[in-house]
Amino acid sequence: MEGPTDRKQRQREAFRAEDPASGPLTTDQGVEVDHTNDSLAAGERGPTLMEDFHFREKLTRFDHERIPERVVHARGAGAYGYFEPYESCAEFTRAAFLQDPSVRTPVFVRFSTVQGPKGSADTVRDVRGFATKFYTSEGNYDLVGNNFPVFFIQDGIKFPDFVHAVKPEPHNDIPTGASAHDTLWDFVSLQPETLHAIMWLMSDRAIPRSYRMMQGFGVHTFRFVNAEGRGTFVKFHWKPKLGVHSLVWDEAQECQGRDPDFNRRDLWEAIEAGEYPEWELGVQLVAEEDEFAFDFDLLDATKIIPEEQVPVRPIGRMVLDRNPENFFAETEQVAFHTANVVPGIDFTNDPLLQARNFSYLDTQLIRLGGPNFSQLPVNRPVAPVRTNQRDGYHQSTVHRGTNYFPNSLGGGCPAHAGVDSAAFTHYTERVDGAKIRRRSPSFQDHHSQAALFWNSMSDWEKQHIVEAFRFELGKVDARTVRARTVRELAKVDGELAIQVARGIGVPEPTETRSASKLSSPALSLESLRGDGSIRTRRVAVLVTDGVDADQVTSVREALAERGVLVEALAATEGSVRGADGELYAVDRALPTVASVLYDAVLLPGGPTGTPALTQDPDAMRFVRDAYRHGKPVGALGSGVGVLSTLDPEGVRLSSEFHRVVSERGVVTDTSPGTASAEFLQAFVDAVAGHRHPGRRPLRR
Ligand code: HDE
Repeated sequence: MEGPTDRKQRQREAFRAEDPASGPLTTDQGVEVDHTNDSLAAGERGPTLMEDFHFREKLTRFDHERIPERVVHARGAGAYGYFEPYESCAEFTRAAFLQDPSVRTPVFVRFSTVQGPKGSADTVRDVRGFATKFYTSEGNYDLVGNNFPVFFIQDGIKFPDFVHAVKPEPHNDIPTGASAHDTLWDFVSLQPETLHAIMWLMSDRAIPRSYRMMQGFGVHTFRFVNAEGRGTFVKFHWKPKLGVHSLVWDEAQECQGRDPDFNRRDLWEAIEAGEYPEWELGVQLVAEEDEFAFDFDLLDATKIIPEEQVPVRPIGRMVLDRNPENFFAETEQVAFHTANVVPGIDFTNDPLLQARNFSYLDTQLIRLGGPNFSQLPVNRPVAPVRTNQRDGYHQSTVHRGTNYFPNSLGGGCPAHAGVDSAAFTHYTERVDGAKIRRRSPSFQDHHSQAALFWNSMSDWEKQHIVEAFRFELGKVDARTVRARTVRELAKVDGELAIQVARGIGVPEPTETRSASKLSSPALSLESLRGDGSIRTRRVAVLVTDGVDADQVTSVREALAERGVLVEALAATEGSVRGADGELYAVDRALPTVASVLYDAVLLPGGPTGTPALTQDPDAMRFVRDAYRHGKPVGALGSGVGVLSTLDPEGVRLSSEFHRVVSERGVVTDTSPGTASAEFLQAFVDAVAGHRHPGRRPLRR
């Protein structure tokens, strides 16, 4: 991966004007402007003149620079790339982009948080949006998903209620980007259909390490339709090649201050460095005749189909390889819509999906100021567009000819597509029933799958979930709401409810049963580690005067070969003097960074020891945080001494032997000199392990 110096150079290039040779500054009307630093005034100290059309245009355009942010998912980051199928999916769907492995379909993906406004921090506890626009030869297909496979409500008519409850409270607009407040938990405790998604929200899935390291889900059951018109139910899954990894809560909170753009920057920098993120698209397929084969309703978006029951079948891969050039034009103006489907992909009667099919077009009309947003470059299909839709705000197409159907004066164009063409035909589904406003009884079990999720977690994941409930409910002022939530949790799993109750001062439930005995190992982060690659991980090396520079260089080279970004940190930028008397370059000064911005830390040694490090509070805080957050920590030679000052009991033992000791992500080798191959391998393995939650907790 490129180093910080290359990055700064690239940044400077990005600031260059589009085409410096294209000529001087002009007004919107193309009149050349010779002076934009002073307004036109009557005399040097006189009043500004109305006739300064350049001044008025410049200010007016500035005043109108903002458009309404998205009502949900306001904060996001996007990137372009491509999708290619592994093989033809013709057996199930006629969608053209899923037929031919040699055809690459361009895509634009936008990742987002849900609750916070456009300027909120990235690493909040929240669902992440994962919306993909496929620019297919048959028109645009939008898969507007999330990084959880289930949603909080079953019927879209509840969406305004849910969003009002989770958004900042109406009287004081607090909290920003957080769900830890009274109104959300009031809603949750009264609306048990939220419980399954709430379990996901309290898990580490809600604080992803990177957009590049999270799954995506279509959530609803959709329908594939093949060329013969046969339908197959389908659920979509995106699986990241780098594995699914999360932050820990303490770290996520600190990141909000240290780098509010943590996830956006990570995506941007990886793509700029040529480390293109990749996901595999998988499908769970259910034959129409098996619609009622499950103990839940396929139309209920609060349920998953456990992968052990219906395996996920990989059908293609997506790579993101290009950053947008202008955030507003592309990422802000991209307009997704669940009803943007192509022939071969259709809806089901999931009432949440049906509501979304109304809402997304409606929201774009207000957000993008009228009906012509599909003409914006990021939204424009690559398939030809021929409609009789005309005019409206911001019409940029100069239409010619007739604008109605049928016509003879325009030669009958555009005509209906032929019967054998690629036209979209809605799936033929028989529908009959009484007109009612009532939830189907098949949607009424709200607890079994919440329990299934809980049962599927490893011990440390369970512990994080309990801590998250305690944190969130601990911020709820209304004791009645806390207690009611615990009573609801007791219907999911008594043990969980008891542990939560103990942390928040409400009566412990007596019920200790679980709503389900089932588990789905595929849901645990333990089973989602990816291919073990450590590419794009960030490792900090803490250096001081007297450091063994050869040792640092050998580790750096070994890690760089594996695509890891290594940065040397010291009390100040510039350089330190190594034990050999040579200057060793420092990439960043410790006061400008923090352990939460790195994946692992390495403490090199030096013949004179590292007393300077133990006396630098920034350095010690760095190591302490990395250690507390379960991150891989490597120490060599006298660097081991630094570690043992932090956790004498945990580290001292291993430092007594002149050999490599690797325990719970702490890798030490007290032998002097260049790092051994054994040490490097153990450290690489620890980094690949990402997080080592079994480590003894440290006090702050
Ligand atoms: Fe959305 N959602 N949503 N949503 N949603 C929006 O559309 C809505 C739901 C999702 O990066 C809005 O363009 C309703 C589920 C993503 O631009 C709005 C319901 C899932 C994005 C809207 C849902 C999502 C949105 C706001 C319940 C996962 C961001 C701005 C029936 C499967 C897309 C916009 C982007 C955005 C409505 C529920 C995902 C208001 C009514 C379930 C990823 O139209």
